[in-house]
Amino acid sequence: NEDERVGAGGNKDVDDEKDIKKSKRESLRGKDDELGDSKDDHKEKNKEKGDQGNAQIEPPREKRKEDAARNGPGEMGIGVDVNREKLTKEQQADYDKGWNDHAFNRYVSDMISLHRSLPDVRDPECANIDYGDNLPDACVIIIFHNEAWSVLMRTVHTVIDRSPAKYLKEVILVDDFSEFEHLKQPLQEYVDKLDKVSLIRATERSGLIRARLMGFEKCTADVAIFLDSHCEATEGWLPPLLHRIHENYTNVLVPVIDVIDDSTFNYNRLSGGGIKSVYVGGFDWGLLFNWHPIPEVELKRIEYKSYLPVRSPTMAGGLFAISSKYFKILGTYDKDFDIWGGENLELSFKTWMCGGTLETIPCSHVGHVFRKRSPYKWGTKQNALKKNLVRLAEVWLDDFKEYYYMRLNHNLGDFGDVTERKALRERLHCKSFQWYLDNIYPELFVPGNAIASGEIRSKDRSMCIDSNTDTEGSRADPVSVYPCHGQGGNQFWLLSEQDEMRRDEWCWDTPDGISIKIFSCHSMKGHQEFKYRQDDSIYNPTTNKCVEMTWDAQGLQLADCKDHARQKWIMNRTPPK
Ligand code: LR7
Ligand code: MN
Repeated sequence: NEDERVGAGGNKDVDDEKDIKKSKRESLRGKDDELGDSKDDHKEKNKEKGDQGNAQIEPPREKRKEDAARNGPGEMGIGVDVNREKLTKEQQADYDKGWNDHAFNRYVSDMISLHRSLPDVRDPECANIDYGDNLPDACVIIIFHNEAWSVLMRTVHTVIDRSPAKYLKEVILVDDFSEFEHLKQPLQEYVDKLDKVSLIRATERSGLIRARLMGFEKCTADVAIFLDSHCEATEGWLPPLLHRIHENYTNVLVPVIDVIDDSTFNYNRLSGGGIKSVYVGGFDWGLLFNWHPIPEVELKRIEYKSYLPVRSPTMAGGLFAISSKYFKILGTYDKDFDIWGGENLELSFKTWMCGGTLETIPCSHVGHVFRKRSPYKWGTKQNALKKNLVRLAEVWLDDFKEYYYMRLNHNLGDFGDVTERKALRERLHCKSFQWYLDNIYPELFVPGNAIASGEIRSKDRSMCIDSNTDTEGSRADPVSVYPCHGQGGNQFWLLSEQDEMRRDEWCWDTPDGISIKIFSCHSMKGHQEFKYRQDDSIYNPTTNKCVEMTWDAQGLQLADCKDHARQKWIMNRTPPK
């Protein structure tokens, strides 16, 4: 497996962070599978679409001719399969280096035109929306650290090619202290030849948050649009975003983010319209972003019209449009956030809590290369994510921060000073987090009164019950034991009032009455009911068995209850606030 091979050389801690991120990608993938869209189906559908040709949403005739003439690799967003074994030794080395440097298949990207054609994945209804011809203008800010040339330039070119010139004021590239030679003088020379594009450089590694702030400082347009450095803008992506800001400058917008395959660069045709192709953002109590289908109440509110703006509790973070004025009012980003993470939720929470609206715009599609690990170094900032999230929790979560801190075993680390950010919240008279949960994200599971929480430590040895619930694919992941690490995380559990042993939406379950696995919580008790009894046993009434560490202390199982140290567990019974 390509990624494992490359991942092996990577930084472990960062890989762990990245494992968390993997879920984002898989969740989209998963849904794709549900729709049963194989790659070939895509090709078929695509052909049909082309034949019928919905005149209004197709690109202009000249453009279409040009696109039709293209038949190189990757055109129409179709993936390119390269068999590594058939390459020469030198090519193989280049192919491997691509994966190593970027955690995506740079070799394949290099084969594809920087202007490649893409399918029109919008809902056909989008063609009937009139955005007028008097929209605010925009700057597009693209930050990068050690990005691949072809991937970065495809981001730039698709933005230029597919944005009405009068609305695209400038493209601002921000180099976050990259090391690769191709991003130094050669990039400057290339950029100098492009109209409207400028390049600024950080003089030290500033992380994506401060890099975006550098770009924003240079933005003189009405609207600031941020993109990751491995995106592809599709036809018509821009006006729907600008239009919504034109209607109300406190609207913050996210396009539908389509998946560009990290291996083939296939532009995933999830959509073709329909409500099933649009997702909204959520988060869990580890303060990580996740995707969800549009909740039923929201579907009702938009009367099931899949082309209307959809309210989203959070944004993924990388691709969004915001009025420059409003971004300033909201205090842009917390400039003490380092490297990666947390800024997406910070902006989401304050948008809602301080009077704005966050929406996904189904008629605007932009592709993003989702990858399975973080390719770049985090240097001395290994704890950046935690620091960012603690700052976020301190300022915006009120008492709910406790649920995140439980996950950290109350090990907050040094998170700096947040006085200024708290003052910002005061100044803006923002609403409470309780209000946000009640009104914007009522679907979220809130732990409430737990019977017990924290680590579950075996009385027999210093082993703790451990399982990874970060990935979508972990539905049936085993619950096992691992030496106690005191960091919370995968050893944090919460026993709900309904006697479920859970973490967010994930519950212990016993599919066979012997093993214990992670499943989606169903709140029907049965195989998900676990009682923490006075004798310190954890008991499943349905099977009449107890949770037991195996004799070799390598695993966990259900067994007939007996008075034995391997069936005794220490868990903190003090309920959280
Ligand atoms: O130190 C850094 N300096 C940078 O300039 C680290 C990163 N970067 C750049 C990097 O080159 C890239 O352009 O920042 C951008 C984002 O980094 P990625 O691509 O490694 O992040 P991601 O796509 O895995 O993560 C998502 O969450 C991040 C949390 O901080 C950011 O908000 C990303 O922009 C965001 N990406 C998206 O929302 C795209 C959709 C993916 C999802 C979900
Ligand atoms: Mn990205």
